[in-house]
Amino acid sequence: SLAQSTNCVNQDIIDTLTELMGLHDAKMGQEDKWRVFSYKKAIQSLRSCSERISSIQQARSLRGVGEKTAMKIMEIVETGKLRRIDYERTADIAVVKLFEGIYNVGQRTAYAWYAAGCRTLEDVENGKGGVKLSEAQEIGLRYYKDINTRIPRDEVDEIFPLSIDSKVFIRCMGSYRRGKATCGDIDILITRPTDDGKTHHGMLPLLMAELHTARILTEDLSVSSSDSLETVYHGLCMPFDRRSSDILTVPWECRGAALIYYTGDDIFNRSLRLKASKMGFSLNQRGLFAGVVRSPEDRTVKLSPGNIIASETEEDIFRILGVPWQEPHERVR
Ligand code: DCP
Ligand code: MG
Ligand code: MN
Repeated sequence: SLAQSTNCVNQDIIDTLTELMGLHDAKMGQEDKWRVFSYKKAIQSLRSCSERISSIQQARSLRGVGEKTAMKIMEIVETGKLRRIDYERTADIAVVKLFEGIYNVGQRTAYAWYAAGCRTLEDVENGKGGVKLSEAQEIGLRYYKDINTRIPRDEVDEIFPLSIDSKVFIRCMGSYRRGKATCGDIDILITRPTDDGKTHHGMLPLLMAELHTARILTEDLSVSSSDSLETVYHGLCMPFDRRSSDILTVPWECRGAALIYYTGDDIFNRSLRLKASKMGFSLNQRGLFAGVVRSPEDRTVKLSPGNIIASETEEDIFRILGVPWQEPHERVR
């Protein structure tokens, strides 16, 4: 019949093996390449086989089907599923997560390393598959365990108070401000009033010097080029072990918006930004803006920066957005 000519009697087996082949194909490790090759051959044989496969001997007799593939075919025939598919999926996700734990490694890099055949941190360290690490990533790998251990709250307390400048505004942000018992990293916001001619700009170098002298900061991983607006610093600090630290330095007049941004959490921020954009505003760590014109082709490109309508206090921004005040510990997904 027509159904038979388009749909082979072993179609379910073919579909399942094709799915597994696709997973290996995406991984592109050397072993994966061989597997793709061998599944391709097995699938071809299955396609030209007119009988329903019902025994391991029968599966084994197909051209290009070895012992292992024959066992997989029988698993599909008997259970309708292939556990190996779930395994490949979770193994893949677990390795990518492991690599993402290295400082400065995002999803894209993690997948690229996976594709190059790396499966463990040792593989990455040994440069398997030609993988190369940046200087910051190397430090991230060296202190992998410390950086990925959450910091008890009281350990963060020990770093404060700091005494760099009597007028400096310095706050511990992120999960710390939200009252969490442990913090993934230490997020510090710094700003300073400008009425005496000094600005937030001089504060980061002062803070870095003090923290280095106190041996709290141990490695500087990156400092953004300090444009006139904000500076972002990443480093490792060591009250007891090396922990990751982020410092955001912003102009005094932006402190309210920066407080909201840096308190998070990220999901709460996303919903606030969405609310703002639905009202025709735009919210970021510098302020709430009206009249922003975005490119219709690329919404991330601003054709006009708009006018700032609030930025000095968190309360102002909440009020304009019509969002009832929420304490930091309430700002969670
Ligand atoms: N943030 C954001 N969007 C991002 C990253 C960060 O809005 N993509 C904001 C909200 C976060 C804050 O910055 O709360 C600090 O970022 P962290 O990554 O340090 O996150 P948390 O401090 O909230 O959690 P953790 O304890 O894991 O560090
Ligand atoms: Mg944090
Ligand atoms: Mn952080």
